[in-house]
Amino acid sequence: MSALPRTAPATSDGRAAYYERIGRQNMAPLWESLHALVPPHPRPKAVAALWKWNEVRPLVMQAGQLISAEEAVRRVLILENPGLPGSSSITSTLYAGLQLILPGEIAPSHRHTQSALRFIVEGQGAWTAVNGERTTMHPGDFIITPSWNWHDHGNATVEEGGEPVVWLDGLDIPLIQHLDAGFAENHSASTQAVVRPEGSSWARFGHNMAPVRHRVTDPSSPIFSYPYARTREALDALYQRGEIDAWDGVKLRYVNPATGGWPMPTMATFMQFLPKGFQGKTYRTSDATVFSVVEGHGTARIGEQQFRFEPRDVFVVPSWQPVQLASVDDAVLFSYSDRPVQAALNLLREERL
Ligand code: GTQ
Repeated sequence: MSALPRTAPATSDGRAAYYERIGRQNMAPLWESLHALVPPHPRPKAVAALWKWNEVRPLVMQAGQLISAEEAVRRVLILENPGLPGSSSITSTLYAGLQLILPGEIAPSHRHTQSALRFIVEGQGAWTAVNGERTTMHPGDFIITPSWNWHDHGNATVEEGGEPVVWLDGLDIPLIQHLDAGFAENHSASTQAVVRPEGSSWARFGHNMAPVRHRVTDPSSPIFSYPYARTREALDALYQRGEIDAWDGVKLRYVNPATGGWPMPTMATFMQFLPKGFQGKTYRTSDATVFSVVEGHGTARIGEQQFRFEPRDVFVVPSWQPVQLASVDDAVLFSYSDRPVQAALNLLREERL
């Protein structure tokens, strides 16, 4: 056993000088930061926040007059958490942005190791191409762009019925940044070759069936568009059959039909229905969650704060903050989080109060 004295240097002056000396050797005293480094429960820097669609929409549309999709590559307004300034993050691991594509525009093809989800907020006519297949976007659709898949976005011309289209981009950018595992490249062509007709991946995997010789080689879902009509139908059918949870309302998670797992390895996505007058019980979970309101009005009580939400608003719940959801009329909420990462690392904790 060591005979060294257990006491720290006696005076705070002595300590300050000592910290200065060790600092020059790129060392620091753990005992000053232990509590913050190993907190008794999550202490996120991210805070609860709400982006009101009626305030945000005109600003998104103004971006359409300032820069083309071609020049911008991705014409997106980042939704940055006020507790994480300068980080381009909505939570410590997740990114959110509102992307605008005008009629006739192309957002050129590229790929990156970051996984992306698109949740369509407004407008008709746009498409996205992933892995050789295009899909038309409709409000409420959930679309994935898995890691390292070529993807380009486009929109029909006005004559063809194209409207300005806005979607919520959810990416794992901050997580990949923490891991220093970001790679990206541009395609040689602005749009990738389309090799399969629209609807092919849905025909193969969208009906609780799979091609007989399909082998799982990819952790991401072979379906890259989950249409809102199907999601809404499922929520409605469950509600009609009395499947209501006191905390969540009727809540489903999106699945990779080939594995039963998450659509992508780093982000979980959910859709939930809160019937008119629903008063949810309080819960908290360690996966900070971003919500996009699809239908209805209501409130999200997050910690001590109360947020009123309307269709197309976006709000974020930090890790471990108590949440209580309530609806004025029938409401539908889309959400995403880093749950697959926390679950894989056996870190996920939930409390239903
Ligand atoms: O559409 O590929 O909001 O690469 C941020 C980074 C969208 C995209 C974003 C991206 C994209």
